[in-house]
Amino acid sequence: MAFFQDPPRLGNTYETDPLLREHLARTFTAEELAALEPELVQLGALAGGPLLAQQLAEREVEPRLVAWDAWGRRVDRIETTPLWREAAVLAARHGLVATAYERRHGARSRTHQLALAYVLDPSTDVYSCPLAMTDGAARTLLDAGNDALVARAVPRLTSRDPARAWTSGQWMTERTGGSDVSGTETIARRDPDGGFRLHGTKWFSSATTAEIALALARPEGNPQGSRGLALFYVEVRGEDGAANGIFVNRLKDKLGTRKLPTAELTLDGARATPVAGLADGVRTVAPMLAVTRTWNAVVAAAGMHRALSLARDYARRRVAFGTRLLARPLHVETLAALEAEREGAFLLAFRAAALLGRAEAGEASEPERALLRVVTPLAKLTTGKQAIQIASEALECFGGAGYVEDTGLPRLLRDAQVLPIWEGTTNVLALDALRALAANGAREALEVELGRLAGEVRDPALRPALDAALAAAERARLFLEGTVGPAREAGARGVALTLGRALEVLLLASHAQWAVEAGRGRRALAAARRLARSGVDVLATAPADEAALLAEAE
Ligand code: MFK
Repeated sequence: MAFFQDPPRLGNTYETDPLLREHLARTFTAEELAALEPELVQLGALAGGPLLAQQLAEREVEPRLVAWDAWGRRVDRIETTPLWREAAVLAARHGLVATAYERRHGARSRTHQLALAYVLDPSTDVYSCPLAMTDGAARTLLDAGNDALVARAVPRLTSRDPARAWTSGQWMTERTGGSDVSGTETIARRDPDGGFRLHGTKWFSSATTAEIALALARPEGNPQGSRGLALFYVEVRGEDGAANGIFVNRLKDKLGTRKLPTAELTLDGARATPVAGLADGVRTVAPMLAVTRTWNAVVAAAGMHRALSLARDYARRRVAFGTRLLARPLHVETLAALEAEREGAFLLAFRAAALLGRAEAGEASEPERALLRVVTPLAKLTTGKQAIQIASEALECFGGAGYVEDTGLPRLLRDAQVLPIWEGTTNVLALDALRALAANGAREALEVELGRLAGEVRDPALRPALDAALAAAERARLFLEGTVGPAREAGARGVALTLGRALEVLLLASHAQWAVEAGRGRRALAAARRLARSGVDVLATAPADEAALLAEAE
């Protein structure tokens, strides 16, 4: 009888994630958790069952731009995939944005909300993108304190009713740049009635199906540079459904996130309202960046869990060289290294979420706010890189099957590759982290966090991990204190990744201590030890002249 390999299977994505369950048990009381769990179990069953099946069945279905209707009218309608339409309904009903704003669990509502997103996300073909931006837009409008816009949009952005819920885009990137937006060419021109109209081109507008967008534009007459930009609120269509002076030029043909319609847009007199004054738009949009970067870290952790769950299940089924893969010591070692990375990434992402929740609820102390400002870019940049590494290794665990499209596996790597690119590349975020660390009290706040976590750890088996993390953090501190100018910039990525990894090891060690004491076993302890052994300190640069020689080798 010919041999046919069993495909990998997923269980309930909530029930099969011990780290998530432990983290929630640590964050919520038993009573609270008992109330939260049914919905997580329900979403986990959907994500591991019918949504996953639909995702595979729709593998070749992609969004489509319908520019003209049958009678020659320009309509610029984007048709999304059936799974995306299903995800939109689920997201509203289960409050994937709303939960953070209803704040039923105070500051911990962010943890609750992002746990829901984490469980569902990998089976929604990156529907997290519009959700992250919607969440960021709600936060930005609330922080800007523009009462009229808050009243008009926030109830929609945070609605649980799929028929009323709106999503938001974030229109920053132009042909002049996505990292450096100072060259933004979109002009905001005053109308005779005192309103504004936008004219320009947006080059990378993700999830163009949104009802509203927050867009950077330069009010006519403002100075060049980023200070002269203002943030505008745009409704994509009027009450009659007609486009608000917005034309979709084409959809991007991307490496991954293929179900996510990313468009190039022409703004030709789009009516727009300033969110907060007529300058300093980058500062105004900063809350959006903080929220989407936190989502990015959580989605990275979710993708890692998905890739690893599939690789682990496959290792149980696949027989090679006479045994199941999971009985081969080298394969076990490979999976162990990946599990350690994903546990560190999870805890760093959810630490950023917890700090965000405390800040939003007005419960964060001044040092905690400074810590949040540092941890957000660290979490985004560290987990983004890990997500690619884990997805790539997970695919390799399947051999050739991981490279074949109809297994559904290659998507994991393609969709991970965007995580360090959008919402700020690794280098941009490393510089952002260093800038945040230079602010008053920030380095002290980070020191306090590292010390607090280390102080929670008592099990001697965790000592080597603790020592490695603290030594790496100390080296990063010495670098920050003693390095200026171009050498500081050259070392930014190494410092940021070192601090990110040090935080991950310490968060994992602290979690492991709790898990051991709570009778939840020694898995997290093993993960902390393994993560530390993979290396914490990645602070390596070449002398500037050698770096230039290498960078310009051809
Ligand atoms: C799963 C998740 C899915 C997410 C989906 C997203 C879909 C994808 C859509 C996109 O990719 S949109 C484009 C994403 N682009 C970026 O994220 C921009 C990356 N570049 C940066 O982050 C640059 O650092 C930045 C554009 C902010 C630099 O701009 P500037 O013009 O040099 O700003 P500057 O002078 O550094 O900062 C201006 C003000 O903003 C300062 O405040 P003050 O006016 O009070 O001095 C800064 O402190 C503040 N600021 C800048 N970055 C901040 C911030 N405040 C808080 N947090 C930050 N991160």
